[in-house]
Amino acid sequence: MFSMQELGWNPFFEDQLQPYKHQGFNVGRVVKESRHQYRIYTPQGVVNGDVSGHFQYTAINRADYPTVGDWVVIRQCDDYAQIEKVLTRASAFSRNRAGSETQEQVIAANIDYLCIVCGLDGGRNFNLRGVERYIAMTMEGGAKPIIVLNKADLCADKDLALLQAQSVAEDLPIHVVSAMTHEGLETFSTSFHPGSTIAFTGHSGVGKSSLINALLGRSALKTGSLRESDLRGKHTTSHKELFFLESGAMVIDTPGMRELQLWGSRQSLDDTYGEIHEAAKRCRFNDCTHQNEPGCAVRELLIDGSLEMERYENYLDMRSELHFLESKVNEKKNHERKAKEKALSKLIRKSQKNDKRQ
Ligand SMILES: Nc1nc2c(ncn2[C@@H]2O[C@H](COP(=O)(O)OP(=O)(O)OP(=O)(O)O)[C@@H](O)[C@H]2O)c(=O)[nH]1
Ligand SMILES: [Mg+2]
Ligand SMILES: [Zn+2]
Repeated sequence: MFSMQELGWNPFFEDQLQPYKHQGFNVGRVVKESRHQYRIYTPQGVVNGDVSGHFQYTAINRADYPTVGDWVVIRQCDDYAQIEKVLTRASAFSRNRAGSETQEQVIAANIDYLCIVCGLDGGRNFNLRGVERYIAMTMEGGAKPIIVLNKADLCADKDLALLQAQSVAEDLPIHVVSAMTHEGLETFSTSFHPGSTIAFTGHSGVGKSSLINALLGRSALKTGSLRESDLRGKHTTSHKELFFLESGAMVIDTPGMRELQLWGSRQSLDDTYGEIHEAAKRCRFNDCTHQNEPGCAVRELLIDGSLEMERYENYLDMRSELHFLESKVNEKKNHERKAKEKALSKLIRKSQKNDKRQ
């Protein structure tokens, strides 16, 4: 059993609880989320639950729904909880869903640190542009990024890897570690204070679950081998979950993101999700985002059961990754265009000066 402080409670949340006091409500922290089912830790113990009808009725966005790390106000009935409210998050790691700027997907809530895990295994699991992007996303959500270069045992030139990471994360803590040999883990774990929450993110196969197992000192989490052909992970972790370390800190494991999501093209999205691509042709609106528009043929597939929710969500994830990538590419093109224009006008001014002199 854990006290509220041990679970990470603080005055920021206490203030929000006033209206619910003395009304038969309880409060707890979400430690596991899987298909809209939640596991919640309260000072009285562990309880499973779901959001209440009232909650569903008043929630507007997906981001309003609870996620791992959230503090929730619950009404408890025997060993089942109905979540009535998600307390305002002190921080969150989220990404934008495609189609709308307000469609946020919250990966973990109320986290102090986010470990951006890379794999030094010679595959494409150490990618500076990816790291840069994760840093930006972390900062935006109010957590502190920590760069974790895992699989040091497989890396021939660790100093080079460190230098490369420093080139995009100058002022941030960077740890070169190995979940296998435990190299660097002791120093790494000193970043974790009692009551603090640390989430792990990164591509599938970089060793997030292995690192958490190493920190826990037991094999609590399933880990999976990489595909031999391209050293990509196989998406072993399928849900988010929070674990308690002996030091009193909490760590959150999250499912890896596909490398493809970062470097894919629109064609690869359509190829991967052929049935969605086909159905989309029948949507009422040409620019349907398949999220909440009327007459959406993709959502029809969800309703009639021919498209699984998880596959649909993966599709949305990959699409939003692509949007991000496209906007980055456009940004770069704009930057290059401006630089060219500047150079050209400089050249023109120079030749005009020369003309005057002659
Ligand atoms: N040599 C070596 N292998 C490692 C290390 N850390 C993890 N691995 C291996 O890498 C593979 C993937 O590890 P996981 O912990 O499942 O990776 P993950 O990031 O949790 O992957 P997803 O759950 O798919 O997102 C497993 O075969 C691990 O044994 C390490 O430090 N050194
Ligand atoms: Mg995992
Ligand atoms: Zn649609």
